[in-house]
Amino acid sequence: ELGELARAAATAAGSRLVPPAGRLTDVLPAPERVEPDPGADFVLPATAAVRVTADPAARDVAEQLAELLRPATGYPLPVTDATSPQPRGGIALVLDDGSNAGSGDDGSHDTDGGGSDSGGSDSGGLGAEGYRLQVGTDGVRITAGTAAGLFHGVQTLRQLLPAAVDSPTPVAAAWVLPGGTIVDRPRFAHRAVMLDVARHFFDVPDVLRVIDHLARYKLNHLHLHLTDDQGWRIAVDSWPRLATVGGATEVGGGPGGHYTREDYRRIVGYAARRHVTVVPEIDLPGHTNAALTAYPELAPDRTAPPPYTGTEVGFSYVDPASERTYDFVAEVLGEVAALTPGRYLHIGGDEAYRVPAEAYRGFVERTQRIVTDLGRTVVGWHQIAPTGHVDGRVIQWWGTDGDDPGTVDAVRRGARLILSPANRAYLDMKYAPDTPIGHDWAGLIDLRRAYDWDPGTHLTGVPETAVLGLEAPLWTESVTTRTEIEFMLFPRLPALAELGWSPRSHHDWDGFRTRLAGHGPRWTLAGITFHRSPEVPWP
Ligand code: TNX
Repeated sequence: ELGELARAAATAAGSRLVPPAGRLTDVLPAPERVEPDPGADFVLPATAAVRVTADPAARDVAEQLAELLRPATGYPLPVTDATSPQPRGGIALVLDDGSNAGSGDDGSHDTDGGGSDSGGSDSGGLGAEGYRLQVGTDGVRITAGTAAGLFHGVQTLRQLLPAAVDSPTPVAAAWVLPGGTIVDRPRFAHRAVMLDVARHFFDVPDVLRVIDHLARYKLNHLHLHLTDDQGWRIAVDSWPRLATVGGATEVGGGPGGHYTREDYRRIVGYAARRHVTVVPEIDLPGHTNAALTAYPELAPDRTAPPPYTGTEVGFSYVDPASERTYDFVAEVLGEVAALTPGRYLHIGGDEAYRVPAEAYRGFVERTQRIVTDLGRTVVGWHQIAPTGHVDGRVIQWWGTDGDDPGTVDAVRRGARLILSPANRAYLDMKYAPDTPIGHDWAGLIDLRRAYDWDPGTHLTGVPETAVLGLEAPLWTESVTTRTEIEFMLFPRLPALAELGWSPRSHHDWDGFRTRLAGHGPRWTLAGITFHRSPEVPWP
């Protein structure tokens, strides 16, 4: 009996008793298909290797898996070529683009646990991010058509191991995995978090840590709100004072800061390794007070405004009637695009209340053309909806009432949608009246409110096929530290992650909060601060 074995192993290792294997059905976000095989639990041996297809991106996923498991297990977990001999009981990561649809038998894995699979034994149907994970008595095997799929499978594997796997130091435990098969892929292509680094500046390590949180729950885009009235956070060579002058402030009068090109490259590279794409936002034409303090020539009255450290919105804008403004837009967006491997450039467009409608339209349409001329795809807040369509453009809807004819019309003209309903997805809203930080202009957002909605039908008149996905923005007027970031993200981030990833048919509040409860101890071990939502039966 496996429980016996696990206990014996733990005793042999001189540790306290270890819990039995977790449940294959406890994964979060809920996988598309789960077939438990209670007879096929697997205990990871100290001698295990991680075998991986000879492909650099797949190899890197295997290295990351080993890096994740070594601290808690204390096992060496060498990463080896998929063709090298495997000690019994290892982990295999197999990149299978479908051309190799054979049995793929690596001689070490018990495939009996796999159950029937109408999809055949290749990875066809798994798409750009899907994976298949099989746990049998002889080992674990993750198969995917892409390195991103393998990476998501690795996140599932982490969750199947006991919570102690999140310990930063070795724990003597039996590393049991529940037997069976998971076949999984996302419902929506775009699953994102936004971090506002403009209202308060957060340094590179803070941002990297947020990327880790995204990766853990299979989110794949990080939107960085890089500029606002209170600060300009990215160095631009052609307009150097943006960062040195415009970056030296933040809400509340703190020192602010900015990312050098090297800092930004580090963020983008760290994200890429975790299959997260950075979406940089340069908010235009409003939310530009910091830029105007650095370059008064962009201001409608050519006069530098005082630096702004308050939290009002809608008062500043770059002059839409000046040619110099378009030099600025083209040069800034050109440099940011050159540093950004992802396809999206977010041009903001929100709350430019003091720009007359016609001037606003002209500005946005010209800026959109600058983006498409750079070979990139436009993203903008839904205030850009009434302006002209450009190929591929994406509108980020942050309304609160599920009804928005302007956005529906933009979709009819070809736009696709990222949903960020402020009363569901805004991570800067308070959980409850006594939440010490955050806003409540879009209401209170407790965990259930964050979880209980359907992105596929949320905006009246927009079909699910037009929904690219969803994003949870964290505005930081009141958020000043990494701890506070995490407090606002957890546990709502996993709720939004499940909405973005899991099939509609798996949506289940009671199941969700029960599965989520088991993540509390993981977060505690990983040093992640979280709000102990009263709706969750935390252990
Ligand atoms: C609205 S949402 C804003 C931000 C604020 C946020 C605070 C959006 C596009 N604009 O400028 O930070 O509310 O919740």
